Amino acid sequence: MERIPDSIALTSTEAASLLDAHPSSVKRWCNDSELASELTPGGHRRISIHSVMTFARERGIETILGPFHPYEPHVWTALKPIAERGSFRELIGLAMLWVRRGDFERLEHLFLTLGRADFLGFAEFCDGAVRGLLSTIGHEWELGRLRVGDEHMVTEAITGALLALRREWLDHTAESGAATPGTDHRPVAVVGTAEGNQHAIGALCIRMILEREGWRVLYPGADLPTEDFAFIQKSREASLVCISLPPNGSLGDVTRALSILREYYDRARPYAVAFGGPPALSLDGEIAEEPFESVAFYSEGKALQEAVRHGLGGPRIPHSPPLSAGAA
Ligand code: B12
Repeated sequence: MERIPDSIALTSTEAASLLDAHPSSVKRWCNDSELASELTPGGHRRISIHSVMTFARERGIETILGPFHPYEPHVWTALKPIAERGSFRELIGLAMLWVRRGDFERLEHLFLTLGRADFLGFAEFCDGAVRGLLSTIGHEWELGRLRVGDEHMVTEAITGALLALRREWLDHTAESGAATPGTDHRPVAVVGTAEGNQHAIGALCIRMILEREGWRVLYPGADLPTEDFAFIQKSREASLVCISLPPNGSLGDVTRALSILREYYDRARPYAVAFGGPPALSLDGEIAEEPFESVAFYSEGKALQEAVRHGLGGPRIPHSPPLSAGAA
């Protein structure tokens, strides 16, 4: 684990993408011996990751790996399988190495870097990387191999990375004028965790997935009484209510939540209900959907993303002006 794999060799295209340059520039630098390279027996150019990073540092070129010095090869080795075949195993291995060393800042930066990567969708990032790491953390804690303090530090690091990604994304959409107040016709969702459930990272992921799908999301956060989901839905005319169930959540929790939501349901302000979270639930044929537009359980953010893309919960024209036009 300690050993840095310094023999990693990149193709010209990989070196070009790291240096944010055209492959022909990389070839020119190699031909001019500015960038050390070798040819394989088959005549293909290979450039060591060490040479690429030295070249970048000397020229002041910022790369995604730069901030991880001296772990550039580790990070490259962790990110490549995600880009190539959607495998998060190496990433989680590296993240756990840093957790064991107490290097939570590096961990946060790793997740920030991956969350920004254009080779990975945001929902896949949440389902694969965020959930993948945190379930490993939970497992190690259960086995007594990690302290509660480590778990808390990881939670802080991952939440920090997610909130930073959200801020960057909101700044970007504000710049592009996509969410101008007053002309905001985005469909509205309420997202939070069920009463008693303090596990908020899944709900935060859902909030951000929906925002990226063009939703305005009201996010009261963790441990919300079901009545409050109903009040927020009604006052803000949300067309989708998303409730994150606790890890041991059951069909009984779903049935109870629905019976409370039913009491407050206003047919003039229809909405769909999406439950989600770690429990393995199937609602098929088990619950009455009436009077909701639909009721479903999703174990992944990606599944909800696909459902909203297929029309779940909106878009729609508001029944009357929202009571308050404040931001989510
Ligand atoms: C971090 C953590 C905590 C933190 C949470 C902090 C926070 N701000 O969120 C703290 C320390 C508070 C905590 C407390 C507890 N925890 Co805890 N915790 C975890 C841990 C390590 C990670 C959970 C997490 O964030 N996962 C990452 C997210 C992204 O995954 P996710 O929630 O599954 O969400 C994904 C999907 O489920 C889905 N999704 C989630 N919500 C929704 C909603 C909708 C609408 C949709 C569509 C999809 C969707 O999309 C998400 C992205 O993929 C897990 C380990 C594990 N295996 O999960 C234990 C774990 C869940 N905790 C556990 C326990 C026992 C507890 C405590 C009881 C411990 C205690 N004795 O105090 C308390 C309970 C607190 C409470 N009342 O809720 C157990 C639960 C066992 C069980 N089956 O009941 C676990 C599994 C650990 C273990 N291996 O034993 N915990």
